[in-house]
Amino acid sequence: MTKKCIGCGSILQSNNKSLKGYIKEDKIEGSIYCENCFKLIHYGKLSNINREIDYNKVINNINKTKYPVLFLIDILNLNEENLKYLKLIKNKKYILLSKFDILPKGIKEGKIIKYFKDNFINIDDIYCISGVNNYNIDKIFNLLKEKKYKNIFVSGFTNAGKSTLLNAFLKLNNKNELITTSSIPNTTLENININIGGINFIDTPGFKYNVSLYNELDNSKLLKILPKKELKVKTIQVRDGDSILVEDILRIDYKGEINSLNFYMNNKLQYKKFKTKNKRYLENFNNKEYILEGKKDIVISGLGFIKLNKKGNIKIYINNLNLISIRDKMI
Ligand SMILES: Nc1nc2c(ncn2[C@@H]2O[C@H](COP(=O)(O)OP(=O)(O)OP(=O)(O)O)[C@@H](O)[C@H]2O)c(=O)[nH]1
Ligand SMILES: [Mg+2]
Repeated sequence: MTKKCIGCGSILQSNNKSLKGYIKEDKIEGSIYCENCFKLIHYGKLSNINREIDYNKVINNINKTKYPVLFLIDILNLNEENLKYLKLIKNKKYILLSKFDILPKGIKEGKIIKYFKDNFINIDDIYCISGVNNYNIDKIFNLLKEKKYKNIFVSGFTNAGKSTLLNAFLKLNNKNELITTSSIPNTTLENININIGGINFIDTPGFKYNVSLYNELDNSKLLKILPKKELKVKTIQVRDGDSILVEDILRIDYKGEINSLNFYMNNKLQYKKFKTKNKRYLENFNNKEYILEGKKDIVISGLGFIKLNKKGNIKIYINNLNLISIRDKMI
């Protein structure tokens, strides 16, 4: 009989160490995790197995059922690309804007939901959640129970927090956390069926953004820059001719009236302010100039966003210009 790893969903196998689901033959009987998940959970160590996912299969598997879908979207990564797979799903959808704990305290859920409806898609069932501080976890679980759903898919882009949400549901039901979670793209590799309080949840592998820092940087760098905790907004005043360097990832040149930029990014990032004419950081990167009205967000996919308060000229140097999108301010 085939046995699946409860952490990533792969079928356990002892034939090939470089493939998913590997575990030594003598351990297969007594183990619920593959070697990769075991090392990731206990030592934070990542193996180099192939993490390619067949996304059409993931969508088709959902669409051939009538099961409702919890579709998670990372609150720091609200952009059009999220809608691509959402629109392909025909079943009843609940949109869960995840990692609400990361936004600075005091920001109201209603405001974020209205923003999402106005700017992206207007459906009835949209909630903010946090699997880390349990925001709305009981509310959503009770709602699903009330609806008497028997089977529910959990879908969304990689790293949106799908497996973390299911672990939070487990905890709510006084069970130990089981599913492997990590900020490495594609932690979940196959569907995972898990029964929680009488509902069969199906965790699915996350979709990959076409353009994201996830695809640009290696895993150790990613772990350093991905936002994890509540953001302390970094505000930098800028005058005409000022530049800001963010790590070795991003450079911003500013022209215009005195202005302020609010950086909603990982608190640990290093910023350096300098006069544009004096330094030549990241000049080998691509660059693009934006003439922006005030109250706009410059979103850097995967990294977070920068709010521009008043109108001004912004020139951005970054390895891949497709990472940038502009939207009306969220906060
Ligand atoms: N701050 C915060 N971090 C979260 C939350 N949910 C998930 N994370 C973190 O986000 C990363 C990805 O979480 P996962 O649950 O593995 O994401 P996933 O959607 O299952 O990802 P794949 O399996 O790759 O599709 C992990 O580092 C989590 O700790 C949340 O509510 N708040
Ligand atoms: Mg997962």
